[in-house]
Amino acid sequence: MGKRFIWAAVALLGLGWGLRAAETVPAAELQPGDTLRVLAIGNSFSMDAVEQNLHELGAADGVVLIVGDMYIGGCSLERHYNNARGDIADYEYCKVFADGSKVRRPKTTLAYALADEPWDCVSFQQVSQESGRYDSFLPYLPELMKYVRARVPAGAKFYWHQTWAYEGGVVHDGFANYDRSQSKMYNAIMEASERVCREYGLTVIPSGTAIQNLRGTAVGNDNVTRDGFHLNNTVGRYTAACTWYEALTGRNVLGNRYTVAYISPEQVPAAQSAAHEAVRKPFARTDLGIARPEANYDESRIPPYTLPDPLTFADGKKVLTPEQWMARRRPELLKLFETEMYGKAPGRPEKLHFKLLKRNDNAFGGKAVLKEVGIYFTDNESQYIRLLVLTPKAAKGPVPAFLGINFMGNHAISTNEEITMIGRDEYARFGRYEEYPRGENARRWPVEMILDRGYGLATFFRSDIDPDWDDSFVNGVHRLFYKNGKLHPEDDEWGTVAAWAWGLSRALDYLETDADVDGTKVAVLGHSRLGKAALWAGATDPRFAMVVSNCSGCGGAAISRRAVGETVRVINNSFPHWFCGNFKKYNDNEGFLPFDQHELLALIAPRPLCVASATQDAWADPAGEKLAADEARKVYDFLGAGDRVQYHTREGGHDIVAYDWNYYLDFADRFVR
Ligand code: GTR
Repeated sequence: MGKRFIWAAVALLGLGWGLRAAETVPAAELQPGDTLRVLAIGNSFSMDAVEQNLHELGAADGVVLIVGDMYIGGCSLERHYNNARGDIADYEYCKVFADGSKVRRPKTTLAYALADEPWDCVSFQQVSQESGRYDSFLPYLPELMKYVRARVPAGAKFYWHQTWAYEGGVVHDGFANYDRSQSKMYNAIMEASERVCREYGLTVIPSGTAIQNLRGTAVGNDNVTRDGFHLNNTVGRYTAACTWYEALTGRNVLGNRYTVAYISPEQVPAAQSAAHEAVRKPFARTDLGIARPEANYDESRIPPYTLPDPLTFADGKKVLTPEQWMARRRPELLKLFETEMYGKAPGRPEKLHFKLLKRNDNAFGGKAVLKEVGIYFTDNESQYIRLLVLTPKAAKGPVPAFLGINFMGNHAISTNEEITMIGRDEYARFGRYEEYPRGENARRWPVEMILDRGYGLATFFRSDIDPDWDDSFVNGVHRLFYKNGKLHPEDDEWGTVAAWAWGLSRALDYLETDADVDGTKVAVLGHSRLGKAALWAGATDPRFAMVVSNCSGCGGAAISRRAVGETVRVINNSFPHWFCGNFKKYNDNEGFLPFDQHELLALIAPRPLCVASATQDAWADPAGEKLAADEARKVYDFLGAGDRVQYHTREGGHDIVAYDWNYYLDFADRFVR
């Protein structure tokens, strides 16, 4: 209470002086109609925090924020200081005006920006990798403060922008300063920011703690940055802006109506309270109490539900013939799944092209022909699939093949050194550094067994299409297809699962041209999240001759309405990027889905489909997967193909192992070969 009062009083003095004459009545917090002028002297971290959302949060709350950001990528205090001394015009000065319009002015000096407005607030910050090292602030900070003080209105208040810690595994040499540990980095930033505020009379803007508060929740975990250190355009930047808003204006950000696109409904209040609690307690994390709801595994506690009937049109009429199913009902359902769940993908790009990157006719000890093929989508070749294609050398002609995405990179599917290792540089194109050792995932890919059975195998790394975290779609294929200056997909456009499925279709585009593969006999397969992608690929692309869903669970083969294990709400919050914006409407609201997952399976009919679960994989709801397969079989039966949908359970956990592959190979022998 007392502390809060003192803080408010300090804010009041500082802000009051900065306001224009007509607004001189100082208040504990800004009042509607007030204007506040804020200048950040920063780098990409201030860009993340203030250049968007901050003005808008004010507008939604009746307060006018004029915002300046003096930006130089990676700029340290030392460099700011030298720029001031030398009057160096090195900055890009981003200015957000009272009406929300934004201008970027290149080649600007500090003196120019300082004179541009009668600033009420000026913030300082250190380059992120040094932000937990107090000694690196000196002697530059106090000198810089003197320089600024001489150029702003007497009452202008000075702030310290507390930056945030990196994510584990990030590509950033400066992370070594903290032994590549997020918690070490966070603690160091806390110590240094607390001390600098105390010793130099600065008020903290606790973005670092706000981000850490959010990370501790079910909706923020691993979902705040776009590359491991810069905030994503959705919840990350929004949280930082909320923090600035409350720290600068004293106005409670909780309940502010401004929000950003493609953010999950639960992330908005979480971001706001992460910011609000950080302003109250800036130098230590607060547990926001936003935990994953407890999962239900008890059949008797499943809420009553009715499954939609695939063989009934949306208008209530019955589907009477297989032709009606194929020509009208199937497209109707497909469209619903597309707009409400997975999101629309762009189709086959005009500029799609392939390059053979590697060929070895004597791989795997003479057993295989190995190819690595680059699949490029546009003229921009920075984003591509590196498809590994292995076919049996002994084959007399084109072979049937399995195609699936892998979790860790092609080199991780086998210990065989003939497969190109994804090096550090190569990883950099995914926006974040996650190194997986060679052979790390070999258990899941019995390559020689597949070849011995006469099948080919084609696979690529999931990050080739879209790195698997909520980066607000700045790293993956999405950015190649934005139209009209858009920076993120619309609510009915593709999320990551749909993008992966789209990538599988592009891989098939190539396989159709590969002389060693029979393009009419390609089975698409996937485990878990990649099983969701395989199912969606099978549903959207009838060229796939067979589909395998291995432990795909929620958003895959499991019935959503059962809400057993992982639910729609949980998956949307843990992985906001997987499904399209519209799907978030169904959080805790599965009964309103115009379909359920048995109908996704039915979209694959009459093509052969294997659905598999594991006994201990309760999170993926094996009983719900079986139910979906059984219900889908009604459509298969209707089409005269009842034996083509198969369900199996393996003893054990969430995984795909040789036992499962053996089963899929047998199934393919029956229906695809
Ligand atoms: C889990 C997720 C599941 C499943 C799994 C995986 O964290 O909750 O939906 O997809 O990841 O991909 O292994």
